[in-house]
Amino acid sequence: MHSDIQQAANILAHARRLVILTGAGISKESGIPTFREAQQGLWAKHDPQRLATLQGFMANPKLVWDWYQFRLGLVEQAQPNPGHRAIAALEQRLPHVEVITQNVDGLHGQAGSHRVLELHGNIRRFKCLAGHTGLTMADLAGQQATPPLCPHPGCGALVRPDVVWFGENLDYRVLNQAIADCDACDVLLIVGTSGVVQPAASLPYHAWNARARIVEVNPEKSELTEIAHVHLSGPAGELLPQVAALML
Ligand code: BV8
Repeated sequence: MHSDIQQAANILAHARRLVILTGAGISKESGIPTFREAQQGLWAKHDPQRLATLQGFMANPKLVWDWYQFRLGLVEQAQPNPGHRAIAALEQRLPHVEVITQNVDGLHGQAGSHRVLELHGNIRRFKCLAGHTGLTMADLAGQQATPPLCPHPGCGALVRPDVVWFGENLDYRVLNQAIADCDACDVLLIVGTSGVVQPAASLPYHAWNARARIVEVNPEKSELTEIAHVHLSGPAGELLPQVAALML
């Protein structure tokens, strides 16, 4: 494994344009459960892929709202872990670093990464079903209704999290930028994703077609391991600091 870590460090150290694609696994060591794990406690009987849909929300707005409030509580208690911080530190070490994340927890930004594309939105942001965006919990304070109603004068539509649900399109500007970054990178680092969710899971193939060197960090194999030149098997919070330390 040590030689793999050294090989990964050598690849990253020479990156001219590094893209880092992350999934739920990088936030696991911050105490945020991944999607593939059984839901915790009262959510154990619910399937995230059914809750994280507009249909699920319309069928039971309070249930889905309460699920996101539960997850928001986990996110607000969470801190970036050494994996997030190692990624942020790469910006000082390399000429061009772009983070593309599937996560909605905002921890890359909190860790100090400046160029972060949030493919699936952010659980701290809200919008209403009539299209008013940029709402925060502060804008909704004092409302007892769950879900709350849009505070815009004359609106009153249901408020929902500003995340991309299954069956919803990603923001095309964010997706196009992510594709362009992967088309132009010479190194791709993939951290903590099962490589199942589309279109995020197709981004590494853009890097592959661009002849980029690909490094993956994941305790398990993923759908993307087959295109990785180096697969570091272990937790990101332990391995990424080790790789970064060898890049000096
Ligand atoms: C779209 C926001 C066009 C919400 C998320 C049939 C019908 C409808 C759609 C589809 C369909 N078939 C396919 C689709 C497309 C669908 C899809 O991909 N489905 C999958 C399940 C097959 N995609 C979509 O719907 C996308 N939109 O395609 O629009 C369209 C329009 C209409 C109809 C059809 C298509 C939208 C997808 C976005 C969904 N929203 N998040 C929320 O968070 O509540 S995705 C959600 O899943 C999270 O963002 C999360 O990131 C992601 C799960 O993936 P991972 O991040 O990889 O996490 P996962 O748990 O899977 O894996 C964790 C990994 O970490 C594991 O490998 C583990 O080994 C590793 N790990 C664990 N510990 C550590 C670690 N790694 C490192 N260190 C550790 N310590």
